[in-house]
Amino acid sequence: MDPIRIGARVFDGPGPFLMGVVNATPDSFSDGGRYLDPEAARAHALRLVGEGADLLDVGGESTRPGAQDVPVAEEIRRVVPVIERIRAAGCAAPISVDTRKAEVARVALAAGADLVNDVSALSDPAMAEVVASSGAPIVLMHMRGTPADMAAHAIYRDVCAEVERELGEALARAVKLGVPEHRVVLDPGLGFAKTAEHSLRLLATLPRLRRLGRPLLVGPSRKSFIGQAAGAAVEDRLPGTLAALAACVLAGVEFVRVHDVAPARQAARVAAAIRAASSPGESG
Ligand code: HH2
Repeated sequence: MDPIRIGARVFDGPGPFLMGVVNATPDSFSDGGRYLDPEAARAHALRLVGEGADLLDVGGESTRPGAQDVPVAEEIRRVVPVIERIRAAGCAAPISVDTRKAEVARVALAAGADLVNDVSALSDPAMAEVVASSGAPIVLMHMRGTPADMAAHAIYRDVCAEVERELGEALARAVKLGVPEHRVVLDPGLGFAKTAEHSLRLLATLPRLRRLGRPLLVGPSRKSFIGQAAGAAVEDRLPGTLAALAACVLAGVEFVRVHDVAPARQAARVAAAIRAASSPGESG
């Protein structure tokens, strides 16, 4: 991939780079309530970096299916103290803010975040301007509808072709609104307006998305397609997560968003070594 700068770090080469999840929420689908306290979230973030996270994703709103919007002020109240504390701890890892709201992104970037992770790909009309004027990169993720109603939009004739086309349109829209293309990362949005079959099909066809010419981020961690494929409860999905992660790495995905960084690190390294062995000369 072309190198991409996120905060103080330039991410260059195939990675895979691990984005560690820090959910400062009461209701996230797998770890809701564990890191709502900013001090617990800070400790968790530093633990993830110690385990090998290359960057951190701090979120203050659950986007699980059926989740309702969190008011802007409440989301800011959840994420900003966490970002400030991670920064104050001298943590070198870049920090992403997982938000759909321009005002949350603006305040989080001012507090020290380096990247905006927007699962709604610029649904807030003010988001492009906030991102463009800050110079921060952005993740544009594929979804249809909102977390509250996305399940009803999981209807595709050809999920790979439609996600590829809609991600391409999101990229073009961002560029038109002033976000430079070289600052965009794209994500197919596993589980967002996707059935388990759709998510599995997207994982199987990830190399197609490389045609969009941008680094890819994928978030398979603990998601329900793993539960459905393996019959595993949410607290039991680490092995399935690692299998999905290996598929991402073998497909050349640069960034993988995970909750369990230490085991993901080992799985990613082995998958990357297999990938490198299939194309001698490549290093990552
Ligand atoms: N998945 C979740 C949240 N944010 N961002 C990107 N770019 N890609 C993803 O796949 C993605 C994401 C859902 O996971 P989690 O944050 O653990 O759950 P919740 O939304 O319930 O907080």
